[in-house]
Amino acid sequence: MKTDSLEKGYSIAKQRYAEFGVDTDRALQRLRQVAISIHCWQGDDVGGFETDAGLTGGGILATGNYPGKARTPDELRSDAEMAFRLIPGSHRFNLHASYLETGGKSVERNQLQPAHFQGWIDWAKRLGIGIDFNSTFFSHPKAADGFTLSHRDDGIRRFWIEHAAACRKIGEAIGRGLGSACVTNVWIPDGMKDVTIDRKGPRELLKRSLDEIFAEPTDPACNLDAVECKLFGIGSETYVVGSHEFYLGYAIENRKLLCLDAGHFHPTETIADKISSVLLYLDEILLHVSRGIRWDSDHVVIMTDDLRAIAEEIVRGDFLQRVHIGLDFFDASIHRIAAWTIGTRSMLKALLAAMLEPTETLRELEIAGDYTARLAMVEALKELPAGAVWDYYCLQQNVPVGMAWMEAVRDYEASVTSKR
Ligand code: RNT
Ligand code: ZN
Repeated sequence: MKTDSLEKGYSIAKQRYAEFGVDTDRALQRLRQVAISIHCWQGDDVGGFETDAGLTGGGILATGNYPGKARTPDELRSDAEMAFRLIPGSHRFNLHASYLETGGKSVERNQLQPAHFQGWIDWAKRLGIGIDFNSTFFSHPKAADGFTLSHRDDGIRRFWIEHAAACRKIGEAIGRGLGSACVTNVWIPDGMKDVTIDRKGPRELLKRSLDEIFAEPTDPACNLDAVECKLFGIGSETYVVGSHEFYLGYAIENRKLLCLDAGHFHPTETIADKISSVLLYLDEILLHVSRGIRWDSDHVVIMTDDLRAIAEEIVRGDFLQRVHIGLDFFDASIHRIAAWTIGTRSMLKALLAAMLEPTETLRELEIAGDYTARLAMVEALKELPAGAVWDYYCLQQNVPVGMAWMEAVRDYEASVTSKR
């Protein structure tokens, strides 16, 4: 599309929004401040660089066999840079501990050092972006029976405690190195497939393990700890040790970030409605924005009502400084750079739509009890040209407008990923 028609479209949109008292320039200014934490694991189907086996176990599953996934840290970095070029704004990259670089040496997970992530730190520094981090409690022989931090075997539990403690140190080094706090997340797969007699025991063990992991303080300017809850997983349908109640309590008592993953609740339960509740008790939270279809399937995020509701809650509550927005999906059936691009652009579009809302007016109608006008306005707003504002933002940010970015992905596929 031509620049002048994009500009014309924007100026019409600006007027339409102004009729509702919304300043589109201001909305774009706000959107520019948002850094989404883009997850490394969409780039290689949660494989990591420890072994050739890739993702095994842990109750998560990447399906599809689209050719050309990244096989090395350099390939993953190059793919991520490609995605960054197609996504407006400046964002973050979210690593798992299994994406280490050891120069071919095998290093156990409880022995991990910041040095094993120096390549990532240098790369992020060059791009001027922040990095977030995750301990990896799956795809490992010591996680093969489905228990890690709540394992009844002391030796295995100790191993995972040491792993998570090492990861916090790495998170701190990353945050210090990049001058931006690293959110280090803990998600464990621990749970039971079927009838569970002792629901209490593993939870007591998990609480003890977490207390040990977090015993040593880290600098909050460099590292922020998060804990991720879940209702069920593959092979843990009946019982998950780290449930919502478990981690909500833990996070409140220990001043940790709670991580809410959109796929980790009952299918009709949404994380949007949880944000304003948990932020009454917690300083900050982490989101794993995902799209579950019938179950925690981790489909690529698109502009669904659920996604819009998440963005609305963040913006309406003025929570942008307290909510770390991370993505968590992995689809191996489409081009992985396209998956990153579609998912991240959708997240940003949803935030923009929320920023373009005349929230005060709607709030006043609500307080006045005029629910008829509230509903009418919410519907009328959907007819406004948010797309023109988004297109203009892409133009401003120097990234392709509409689906023109697909051309870049196709070129890159022809010259790079299809050759792998
Ligand atoms: C799994 C959790 C977890 C993972 C990533 C890879 O159910 O959502 O966040 O998806 O850590
Ligand atoms: Zn998650």
